[in-house]
Amino acid sequence: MTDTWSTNTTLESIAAWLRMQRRTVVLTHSKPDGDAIGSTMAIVRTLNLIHKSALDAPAAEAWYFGPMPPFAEKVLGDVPHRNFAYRSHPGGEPDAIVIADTGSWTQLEQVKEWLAPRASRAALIDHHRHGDPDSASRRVVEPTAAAACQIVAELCRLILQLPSVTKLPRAIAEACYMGMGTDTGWFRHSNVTPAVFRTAAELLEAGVDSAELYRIVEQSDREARVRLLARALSGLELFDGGRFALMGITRADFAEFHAEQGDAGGFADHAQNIESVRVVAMFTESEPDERGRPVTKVSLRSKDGAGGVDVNQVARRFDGGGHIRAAGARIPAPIGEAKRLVLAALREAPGS
Ligand SMILES: [Mn+2]
Repeated sequence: MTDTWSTNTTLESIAAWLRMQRRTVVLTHSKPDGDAIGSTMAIVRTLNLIHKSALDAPAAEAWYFGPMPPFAEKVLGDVPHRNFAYRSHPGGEPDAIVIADTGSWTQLEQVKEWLAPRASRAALIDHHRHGDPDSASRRVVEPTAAAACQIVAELCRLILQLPSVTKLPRAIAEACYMGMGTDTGWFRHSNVTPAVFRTAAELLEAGVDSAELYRIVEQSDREARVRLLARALSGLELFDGGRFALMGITRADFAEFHAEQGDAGGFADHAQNIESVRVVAMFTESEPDERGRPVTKVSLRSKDGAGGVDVNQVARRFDGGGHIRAAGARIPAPIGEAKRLVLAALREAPGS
């Protein structure tokens, strides 16, 4: 029997099946983002709502792997969840497993050993184009959905047997809206469709405060992070008619603002706002290696279309990697030399 990465059941039957389970574990991809956290939260809250009177212990809990975004604890609130560090192994024997916002073993690596023999009692809800069908026996895969949360809103409605998404409890609607907001760049990206706005509108009718969610998720940075960004942008350099943008942060900058390495994530996106820029290389001076040699981390981002670069190929030249439009590497060189090496590699890289 050949299994393909596609829908093989209905949301109705997954909802009916989940209503019959006592203990459910809800999983998502490692390093969860807003959609991963929102979709898992919404499902956990929904299942615990219907099982509330039947059990002492929570019927459902979310398991997360890898680092969490800074807003996670604030939005998770009282949602039962566990965080597993890299390499730690989960245990337990739930009746059902739900996987949201992925179905790919590379994104479920830490839980694969535990999940694979239990895939027959797992259901997955995803919107990615690629995945591994053997990760769950029940699958709803809708690549036209902008976010897993868009599908999960309907799943939660069905589990709760409500006539409309507008009737979802506010805390569940908020979780769904967060995933739709974050996966669409707050309704700006090319994945925005009429269906996105219809579901978002229904979630607003359920009581979501869109501006408050935006503030919690996108406007809760530490001061140190914004000061570090300002330093990086003030040193921005453009090359080749503005096609390439280079920016960097030194260890002295981190010390000056009492910032941590994690505070520098996502900086490359800001330089993409310049019209001419096709590729951004963001350099971060790291701790020297065990032999005291300098190390510079580079994060590469490319726009789609003319002038773009397959940055995965560029990163691989420095023993790094990633995706076509987002990749990174660790270069054993001082920051100035790392910039020269990467700029040369970008100039040699084939266009897209
Ligand atoms: Mn997603």
